[in-house]
Amino acid sequence: MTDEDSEDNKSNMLRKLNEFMPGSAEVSKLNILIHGPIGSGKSSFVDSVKTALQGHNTTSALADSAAGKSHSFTLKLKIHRVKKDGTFYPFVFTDIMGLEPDESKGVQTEDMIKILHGHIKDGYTFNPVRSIADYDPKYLSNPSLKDKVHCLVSVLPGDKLSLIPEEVIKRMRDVRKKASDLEIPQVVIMTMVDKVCPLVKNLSKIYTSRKVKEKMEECCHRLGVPMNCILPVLNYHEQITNDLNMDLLILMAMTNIIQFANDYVEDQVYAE
Ligand SMILES: Nc1nc2c(ncn2[C@@H]2O[C@H](COP(=O)(O)OP(=O)(O)OP(=O)(O)O)[C@@H](O)[C@H]2O)c(=O)[nH]1
Ligand SMILES: [Mg+2]
Repeated sequence: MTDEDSEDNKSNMLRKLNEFMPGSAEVSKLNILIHGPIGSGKSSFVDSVKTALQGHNTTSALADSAAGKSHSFTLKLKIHRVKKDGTFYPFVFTDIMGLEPDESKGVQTEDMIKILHGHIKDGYTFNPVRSIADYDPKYLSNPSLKDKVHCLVSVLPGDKLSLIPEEVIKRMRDVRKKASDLEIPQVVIMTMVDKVCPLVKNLSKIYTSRKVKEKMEECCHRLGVPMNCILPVLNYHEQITNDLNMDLLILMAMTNIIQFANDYVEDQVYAE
């Protein structure tokens, strides 16, 4: 693809995302839940989407820069909106704390399932030793379709796949299984592609890199999902200015997420 083709591709995706309106009046914004191991790039992905859509760098999801940390930097359930000309895009991200091998240190599987159902409100601080109580002010007793999760995004770090403990993978699989039972669509974002293969610094090489392909296959294998669900991404983590190829991957991932989420909402409304 020439640079000009890439620019066209980017403007098309940007235009579609800018024009997008949810297909059902019942749901004014699509809910996207992000989960994954600690430090996998969840908050950075949310920041990166903002950067790609707004054309400049943002750091509102507060990604952590401390290397080698052992606990999640994000402790609350935080809903992120993305600004759009004085208003907001009709989708939001729910960013939660990372999964730990020891359930009593990170977010509980039970809480993630309650989020899928729409029971937990913005700003809830996770209690690692106990799932939210139904009398908690942040607990929503009777969620409707607009409160539920419409797409589950699993974030895995491409460079550290083999280091993710089996317990964490199992808990991610449990949440994915629950989402499947609820017919919630799912995608996997594979971050850190720059660390997987140095050639990928030039991101146009991403689909020809054998190493990236191997890591995508490893994601499929470990999470038990088909290859076409894995979307490789390089998050904005140090770069200040927008990069065309980074934007392309991020916008492609977002285009897929929005389409899946919207299809799900329309199917649910139609089924009622
Ligand atoms: N090289 C590289 N670094 C990244 C990428 N994505 C995120 N990072 C860095 O990885 C670290 C962790 O990123 P976060 O976005 O805080 O990860 P998180 O999943 O939100 O972490 P917790 O909330 O603590 O569970 C930060 O230092 C980021 O700058 C990427 O694609 N490539
Ligand atoms: Mg985070």
